[in-house]
Amino acid sequence: TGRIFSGVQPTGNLHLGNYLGAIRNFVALQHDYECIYCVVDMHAITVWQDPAELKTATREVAAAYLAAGIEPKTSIIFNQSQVSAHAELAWIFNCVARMGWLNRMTQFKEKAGKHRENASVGLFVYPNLMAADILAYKATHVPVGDDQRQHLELCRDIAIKFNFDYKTECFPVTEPLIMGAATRVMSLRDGTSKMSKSDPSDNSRINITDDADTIAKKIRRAKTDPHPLPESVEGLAERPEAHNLMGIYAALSDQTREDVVSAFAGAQFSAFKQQLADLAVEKLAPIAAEMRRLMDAPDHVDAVLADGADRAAALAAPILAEVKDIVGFLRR
Ligand code: AQP
Repeated sequence: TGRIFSGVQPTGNLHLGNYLGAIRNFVALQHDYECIYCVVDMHAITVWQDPAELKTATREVAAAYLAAGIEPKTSIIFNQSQVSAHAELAWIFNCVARMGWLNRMTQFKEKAGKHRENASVGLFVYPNLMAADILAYKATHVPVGDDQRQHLELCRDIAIKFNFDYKTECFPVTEPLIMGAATRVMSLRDGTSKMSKSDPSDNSRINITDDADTIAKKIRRAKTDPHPLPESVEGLAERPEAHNLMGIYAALSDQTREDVVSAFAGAQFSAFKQQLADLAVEKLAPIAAEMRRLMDAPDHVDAVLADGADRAAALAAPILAEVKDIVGFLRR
């Protein structure tokens, strides 16, 4: 038991990596934990978002949660900006975290690129807001993809420093849950870079809402090497594309990578890709269809987000009050 918090940014192009690394695990965990699943719109604006598109993308992530099987009565689904505790606690954490810690964050370096002076301050302090998201609920576990490992470590450092500085045991030291056979889904065009929403090539990723033909075409065209598939898992070393595609197959079919390697030992990529495309369509098509249905009449999604925001705010309020008291903020 424990409490789970996790989130997805409404930045468009929800893809297979977001599904296998995060959303699918959210569904699996909801009966064993008290779960809070957020659409992190405040994180999204750390890079420019068109306001109308942000609203659509926010509903779309919520629709993906629902379509994937998160039950809004059991779990809490809401968008971050509707609960002010996130912003308030983030400010306090801005004063706990050290510049040196944030300077080491590889995601900031990647996203800011060469023109660091031009990056928003929000992008730099993004991990502090993420720590606030988690600790506003004293969440004990956070299911994420492998790319979020470093940010989770920073959340732990913030909890430890806060507890130490204020001589309290207020915050838990949160554990990441990095689950499944595809914790880091790679680009279909380059097995050494992460499948990402912001990759300019749509062929680099499988979007959750892609239709069957598009999924099949993208997988058929996915980069491979010229060799047949290996006979053992060791044979996947130095073959990033084979490693990635077989990992995706394993995750989608709930098998281990070992199972998949032995099922396709020595096969040609073309035969394997056909099976992978069929499997991906089988798993994603029902989710995409349900997302389309929900997006056609978004009143239900908006009602879920409103109800979730009320329930989330009620959980965060006493924790924020406790934190303000610990810090020494005078309250009525
Ligand atoms: N390629 C991936 N493989 C496995 N998990 C992934 N996640 C993201 N990409 C992969 C996980 O999805 C959750 C939500 O991610 P996010 O929306 O917060 O943002 P992100 O990590 O910035 O996603 P992208 O696609 O990589 O966006 P850009 O292109 O903006 O950088 C997280 O749990 C994440 O680990």
